[in-house]
Amino acid sequence: MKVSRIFATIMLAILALAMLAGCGGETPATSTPVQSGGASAASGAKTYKDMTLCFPQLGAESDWRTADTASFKETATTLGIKQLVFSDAQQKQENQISAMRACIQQGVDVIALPPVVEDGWDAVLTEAKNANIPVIIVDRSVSAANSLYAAHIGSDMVLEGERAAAEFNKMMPNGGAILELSGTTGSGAAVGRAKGLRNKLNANIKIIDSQTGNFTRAEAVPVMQAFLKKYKPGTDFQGVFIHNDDMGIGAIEALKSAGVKAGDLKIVSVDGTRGGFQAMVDGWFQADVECNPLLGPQVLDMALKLMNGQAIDKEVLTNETVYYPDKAKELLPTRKY
Ligand code: GYE
Repeated sequence: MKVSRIFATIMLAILALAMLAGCGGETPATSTPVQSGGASAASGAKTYKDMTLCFPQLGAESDWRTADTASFKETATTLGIKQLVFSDAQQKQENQISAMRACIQQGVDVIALPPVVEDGWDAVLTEAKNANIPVIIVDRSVSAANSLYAAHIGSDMVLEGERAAAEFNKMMPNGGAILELSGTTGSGAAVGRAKGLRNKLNANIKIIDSQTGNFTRAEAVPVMQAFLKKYKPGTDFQGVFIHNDDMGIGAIEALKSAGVKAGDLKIVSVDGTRGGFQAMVDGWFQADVECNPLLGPQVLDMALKLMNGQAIDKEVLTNETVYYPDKAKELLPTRKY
């Protein structure tokens, strides 16, 4: 009897010691920090495995967008995040707003928002802020006060327009007239590119008309057809600035049916997709201003930093260039989108 009581006491003491040594609730982690995609998981730090990221994609209007979506999905899989809450708003802001509200309701860790247009985000950004969910504005910009979101990662759309202007200035030293086929009305991409073009275009080059093709091939065709009814190519205008490659491909279709030949007009486009490179190889585009859609890695890296309360840059601009026909054939097989 006595022996068994001593034995029980010893067992209890051992158990208590074991609990003190590491099984208790608040024991600090002493294990080696887990390296997760470059972010160190020091004591208590979150890793990609903890991340639920909301990505209310704006649509699937272009090859650029398809590549952008793939970049987010692939990065989320590679890094092994807990959940990517993906949706496609079909270029409708109200769909993006309801997707964001659902994410706020779900209590996601971070929202990465590619806003279809610039205006009209204040209310839902405030809701996210009140719920303590940081929002990274991705690709296009918003007009809301920057205190309502954590950061913006994307291209400098104004610079892209300025780069296009520089190409027209080089190609049309004696001036002339150009048309503009612009992106989605009110979108940061279209607003910025239009502004950049006007900032830097020589005074002797006039923009005689500007219409939207909503960044899609299908919508660009009738817009180009309508232009061709109004203006004679070569006579009334010598060039076209097109806000993305997909619309450029639509425009080429309309130009071909009207009997215009590759090289008859000076065409500058934006994005640098495979389709854009092919249009350079075929002689239709004289320059393609790069806009990089592969934003997944940067955005997820920032999202993890936000989850861990680390410092981030408020504005992160993508490094980009301009592509020309002379290298297009050689570079085409290397293009990732
Ligand atoms: O240029 C276009 C896409 O927002 C930068 O949207 C993006 C633009 C891109 O539809 O192809």
